[in-house]
Amino acid sequence: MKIGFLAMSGIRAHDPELLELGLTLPGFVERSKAIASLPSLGLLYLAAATPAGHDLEYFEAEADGKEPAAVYDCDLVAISTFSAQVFEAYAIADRLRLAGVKVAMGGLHVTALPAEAFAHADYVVVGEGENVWPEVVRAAEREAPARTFSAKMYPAVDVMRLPVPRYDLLGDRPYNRFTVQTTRGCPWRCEFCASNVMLGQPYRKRPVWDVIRDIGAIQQMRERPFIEFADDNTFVDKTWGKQLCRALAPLRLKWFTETDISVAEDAELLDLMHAAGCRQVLIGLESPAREPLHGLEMNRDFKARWFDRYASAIARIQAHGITVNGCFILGLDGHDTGIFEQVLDFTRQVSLYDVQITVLTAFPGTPLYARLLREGRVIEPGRWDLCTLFDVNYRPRGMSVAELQSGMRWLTTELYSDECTTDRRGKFFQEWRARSTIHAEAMAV
Ligand code: B12
Repeated sequence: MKIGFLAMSGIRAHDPELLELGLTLPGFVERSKAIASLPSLGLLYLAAATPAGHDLEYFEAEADGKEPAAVYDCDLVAISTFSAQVFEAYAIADRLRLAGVKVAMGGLHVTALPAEAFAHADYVVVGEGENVWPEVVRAAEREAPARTFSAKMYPAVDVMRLPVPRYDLLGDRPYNRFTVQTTRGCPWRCEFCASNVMLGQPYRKRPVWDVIRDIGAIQQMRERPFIEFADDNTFVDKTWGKQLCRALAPLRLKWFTETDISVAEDAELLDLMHAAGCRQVLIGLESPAREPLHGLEMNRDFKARWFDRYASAIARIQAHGITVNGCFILGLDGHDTGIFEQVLDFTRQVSLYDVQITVLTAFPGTPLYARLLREGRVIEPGRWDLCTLFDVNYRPRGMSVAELQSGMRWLTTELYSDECTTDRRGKFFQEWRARSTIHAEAMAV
């Protein structure tokens, strides 16, 4: 069979005023460009798990949600989608099926709402795909009737033995960044988080040498790739983290990852991360005030417990030459209209190199979605296209929807203006240069 792997590309947002701002603000545009050009690692894993004897091709849907014509030459197409573009993905699936092409769908959204997806696909997969996918391929070969496959009915995916994702299928597409996974899952359970809650698996670390092997496969295609680790929380286990960094260092790469703020407590790890090429860590700070953080992380109140150390931890990480991209969620239950100024003040005080602001978003399958639905606060249930992290689809507790939207726009303009961006970055480089000089002098004595 000819099997196509179709990723939905680009980022989505609908608020027209915010979109207009986004086109002109330097900090915003930079990140959007970078992230819009990441391939789908999930599909590259599925391709690697495909039984031998099939002809495989990787496709990207256009940013406007249209599929490339060549995808109609396939016998089976695997579509991976997040919530924001799920309606575009369903429309593509409907067109493909009408043309006689079999369609399989999976991923986080479909895992949360398999019945919804089943109206548009021959085969729906719930959960991690690697061990189920060969069965889906065999079902398509036999022209077996439509059905839903659950990963729970198959052996659990063993991250100690993951195959090399089929990066080679990307050919010479102009990607400037590639994703690699070093861990799966996260030990924390944040109420809003759409990623680990759904796959229902514990936090798992991969063998360091498998990670290096996967990077080697990317390097066969690009000599100096920029790597984004597609992890939720890379450095939970500091001892393993040090092993990873020691193995990465000789590769002389530059990389970025998502991790929690506890990374700051281990200076040796930070040194090793910097030496290994870590250029930025993305950390979910969520709020510049402690009260709204209470209960957000449902296992051990991790975020609220760390709040007092936010400023010192950020300073410590950045003092090691690693920039911090601090993420804030606007519109948490404890936020009122003062939150926008508070975020701006906080980012100035702690000299965060990068800042990411998003509005609270209730993704399907999350405890947040269930709670807001119960409380009658989801404005248009089922409007998954609004799950962009930039559009408001719920009634905030401490302000109106309009206040949240206008506050988001105001803060976007302030934070990503040329002046603010240059100021933030300037401070980082100043402090880093000063510390490097002191360090060099101390070493010389
Ligand atoms: C890297 C990443 C991106 C990349 C995505 C590149 C891509 N095309 O995949 C970029 C930066 C472009 C991106 C953008 C966005 N992202 Co993002 N991103 C991530 C991140 C950090 C890792 C994803 C990843 O690579 N995982 C590793 C792979 C191996 O796992 P996987 O994709 O889930 O695939 C496995 C299974 O789901 C399943 N599977 C997946 N697809 C299929 C298909 C079939 C047929 C089958 C059988 C199985 C299957 O099998 C795979 C292997 O086990 C996650 C956090 C997370 N941990 O998921 C957020 C996350 C996925 N992103 C999120 C969001 C909201 C977005 C945006 C909508 C933001 C925006 N406003 O535009 C956009 C959507 C862009 C888009 N067009 O896809 C949310 C999604 C929540 C949701 N339910 O929609 C997440 C979960 C972050 C969060 N915590 O909120 N993102």
